Order: sequence, then C-alpha cells, then structure tokens
Amino acid sequence: MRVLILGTGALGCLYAARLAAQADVVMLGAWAEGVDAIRAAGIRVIDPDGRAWVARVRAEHDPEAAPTADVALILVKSHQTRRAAAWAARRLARDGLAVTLQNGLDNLPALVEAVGAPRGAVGVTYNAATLLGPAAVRHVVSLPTYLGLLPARPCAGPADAAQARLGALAGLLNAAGLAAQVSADVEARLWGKAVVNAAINPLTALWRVANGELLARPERRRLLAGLACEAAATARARGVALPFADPVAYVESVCEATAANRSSMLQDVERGRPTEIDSISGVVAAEARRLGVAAPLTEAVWRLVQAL
Ligand code: KPL
Repeated sequence: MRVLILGTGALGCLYAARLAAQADVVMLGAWAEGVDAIRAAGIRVIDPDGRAWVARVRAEHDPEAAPTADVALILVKSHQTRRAAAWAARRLARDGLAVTLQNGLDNLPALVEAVGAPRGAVGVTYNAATLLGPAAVRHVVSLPTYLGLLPARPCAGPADAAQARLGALAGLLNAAGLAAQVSADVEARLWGKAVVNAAINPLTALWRVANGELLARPERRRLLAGLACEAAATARARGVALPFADPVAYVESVCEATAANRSSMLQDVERGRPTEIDSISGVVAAEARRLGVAAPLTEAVWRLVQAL
C-alpha cells in the first residue's frame, strides 16, 4: 500500500516510522526543519520500553514531489487541516482514502470538502507521543487506534472501496505494531476522545503539568471531572452513545495510562505554537450552547487557553 503521511510532528513521525517496514511511506510537511531532519538521518523513535531505533522514510516539502497514494493519514495540527486536506486531494488515488487521525471535532468536514465524502474517513488514536526535536519522537504509551466512516454506512462487502481500504489500513497498522480496529460507530469513539481531550488538554496546558499530575490534588480532580461531565453531557445530548458509562472514571483512567505524557496542547504551549483549543473545547462549547447544555467550565478553559 502507498501511504502518504501529512505532518512531521510527534504522531506523524511515529506512524511513519512504524509503517515504513510494512508499506511505501512518504511524508509531506510544511515544517522545513522537520522534513530536512527526516531526510538527513531518518526518524529516531524511543519506544515505551526505552528501546531506541531509527527508520528511514522519504519526506517531501512540496506536494507535487510526492507520489500518488492509496491512503493519506492527516496528522497535522487542526489549524493546518485545510492545507493538508488540499495537499492530500492532489496526491490521493481516485479510489484512495484520506483519514484524519487528529484531535478535535471539526477536521472531517474540512477533509471531506477537499477530497469528497467517499474518500474521507476518521481515525481516533489514543497513542501518546512527545516530539523530542525535529524527526525525534518518544512513544510514551501504546494504545489503540479506531477507524471508521462518517456518517456510518453499512459495509457493502469487498465492493465498498472505502471499507476495504479501512480494513487494509487496520491490518497494516496492526502488522506495524500499532493496535488498530475498524469501528462501526466511530462517532462514539470521536466524541469519547473529545471528552478526554476537553478535560485533560486545557488543564495540563494551563497548569503546565503532565497528565498524571491532574490526579495529584482534589481541586485538580474536581475541575477535571467537571470538564469531563460537560463534554459527555454534550455528546449525549447530540445522541452519541459514548463508549464508556462513567466519563470521570474514564478520563481518570486515561490520565493514569498516560501519566508521564505532556499533552499535545501543553507541548504546543511550551513551543509557543497555536493550540487545538478551538477544535476541542471551542466545538464542545458551541455544541453545548446549540443543544442547551450548561458548559461553563468548558467555556472558561476555552477562553483561558486562547488567551495564552
Ligand atoms: O490525546 C492526547 C493528547 O495529548 O492530545 C492524550 C490522550 C490526552 C494524551 O496526552
């Protein structure tokens, strides 16, 4: 399979390095330092068990230089989705599939606008990774990736090109050591992840602490729980059947599983880069307002992180 990975950040590097042994992988990115470092010495990965290894991967700055792809994985920050989607549209095979694996709730519409609904899909990943520098990534914890189509459509068998591609991609990811499965209700997974991100990411960014530190004090836990409940209530008001019964217990379990990780939003703040707060808390707050759900904490952290 020919795989194009858009984005040379932590998850872009992780997916590219892992998939390189299983597929023809090309990375495409606008961050010159990242692309140049990948070209010069490959991607350096530190696995969750501390093992370090290097993967050689082709990387390009210019979409015209990238070959046609069967699958494009969108792993840029959400404010860069439109450009990445336009680049993917230029390189994707006619029966190819572009999959957003990003945080946030507003990436698929931008992707579909560029590649067309039949060629757009969603992935939700719980893998936690830290960018150590250009082309260097620490895989902090290995957790599953869920893939699916939105709106959900019944599988029409092997003739359904998008379903077949998703199945093949899940197989490839599993073979590459990244656990993945196709989900029949990926909207539930998307909102499940949004509940996690709407609770963990703003607080870690505001307090500059690793995920596990959110559980260290009762006052932190109370705010974490409040944010999780607001996002979960919004998802339920939308009719989404979340993949967990208790949002607080679930978000706390993710804090434990990713305790050592500095969230992607904290990493953005520390690098002085735009955060994904509008695509996470901003969309939750807007949906809450639309559906008449009270979400004052979400509104507050959205504005506080914007002001950073
Ligand atoms: O998705 C994440 C992120 O940092 O964006 C979590 C799951 C919170 C891991 O840090």
